[in-house]
Amino acid sequence: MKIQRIAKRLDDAARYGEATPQLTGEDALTLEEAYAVQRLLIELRLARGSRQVGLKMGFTSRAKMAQMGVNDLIWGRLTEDMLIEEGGTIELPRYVHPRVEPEICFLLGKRLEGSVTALQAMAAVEAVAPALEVIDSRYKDFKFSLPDVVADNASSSGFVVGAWQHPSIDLSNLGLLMTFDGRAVEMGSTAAILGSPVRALVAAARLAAEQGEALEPGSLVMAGAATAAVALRPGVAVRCEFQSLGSVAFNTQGEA
Ligand code: OOG
Ligand code: MG
Repeated sequence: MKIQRIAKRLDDAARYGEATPQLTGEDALTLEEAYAVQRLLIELRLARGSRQVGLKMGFTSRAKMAQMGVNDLIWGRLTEDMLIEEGGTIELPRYVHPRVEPEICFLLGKRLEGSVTALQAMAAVEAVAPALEVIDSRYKDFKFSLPDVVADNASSSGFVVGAWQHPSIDLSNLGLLMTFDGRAVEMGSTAAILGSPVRALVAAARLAAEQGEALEPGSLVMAGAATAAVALRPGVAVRCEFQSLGSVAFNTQGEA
């Protein structure tokens, strides 16, 4: 069946780091079908022994929407195998065309489901951390339609979380600077994330509920990038410094 076939194709592309063509003709998906593919894709990974640890939001900033040519919020699932150790080194050959982007990560202490206010969302947060996401579309040339990217688990590939901080920090407008080997590659503010990253958490609860899921205590939520994503090169020290939140870093090695 179509959903299974596409899930397997995207799973293989991710496992072997090989690009796959965009979903056209018979393989074109509706948004609803795309989330069904994503669910199945993650089930394949869970069957190999991984665990779902949370979810990620996509296209929560104008910078990302403009970079990728889409206009809607999407979400994807985070699994344990995607976690990159803070300060660690990733091997680029396992990716297709990896990029990095600055994000905020929430750790939930309470359950969130469906329609919640920003106040309710923040009350459910146990801790916040500076974070980096490594995205890697499995599609050729990093090009996709909205259903394509949803099916591909919102291009998610890896994520790095810095030291956890108390959630009382006002996240609405924190300056940030992302550097490669100490040179600035992107700078911005957490205000770029829907005006404030807490709105990404509100949207996560709503969008997950549309697919019948709740955000459980202990789960992580990545708020979406504050700036455009930057292509990774081998042998680079990647770091992002956030006002009031501290920094998060990792290194790359090997040709992609
Ligand atoms: C899709 C993922 C978007 C974000 O933070 O906006 C995303 C992509 O850009 O390939 O992760
Ligand atoms: Mg992202």
